[in-house]
Amino acid sequence: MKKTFATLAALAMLSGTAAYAQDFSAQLKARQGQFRIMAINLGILGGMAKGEVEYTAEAAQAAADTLVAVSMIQQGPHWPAGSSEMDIDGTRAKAEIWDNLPDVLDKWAKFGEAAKVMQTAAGEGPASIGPALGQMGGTCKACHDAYRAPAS
Ligand code: ASC
Repeated sequence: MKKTFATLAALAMLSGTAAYAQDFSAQLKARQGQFRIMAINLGILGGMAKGEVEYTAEAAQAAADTLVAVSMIQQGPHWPAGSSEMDIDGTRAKAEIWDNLPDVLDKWAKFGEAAKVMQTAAGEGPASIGPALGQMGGTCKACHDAYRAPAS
């Protein structure tokens, strides 16, 4: 009986039906982890701009440098085809991402450019953070509006 089940399961997998989704949990953790790192460091800079987090040039610079570093991470391996919210649970990544990869990469590049502006501004004082943060937030929002499904 066990053998029969195993044989059927193997045949079903070989048939390649959509019922057997690939395990993309590592890729989801990677891409969601990088977004979490971004949010944490944007939160630090936002707190400094509002006077809710103590400003030091070193801490602000470290946060901005981290944002630039994340912007340099190669994205392709984290976004395999078949890992949209239409395909698997645990993601809000819209299927439109894979239909518009040049635009997605352009939006990601704009985030990187804004992070470099922040990298220049962060060490100059808390008043310099606000405008750079606005530019950064705009690049986050542009991608979310187009390519992130609403929270359920
Ligand atoms: C953040 C964060 C986002 C963006 C977005 C900007 O700090 O976690 O998702 O900024 O709110 O519009």
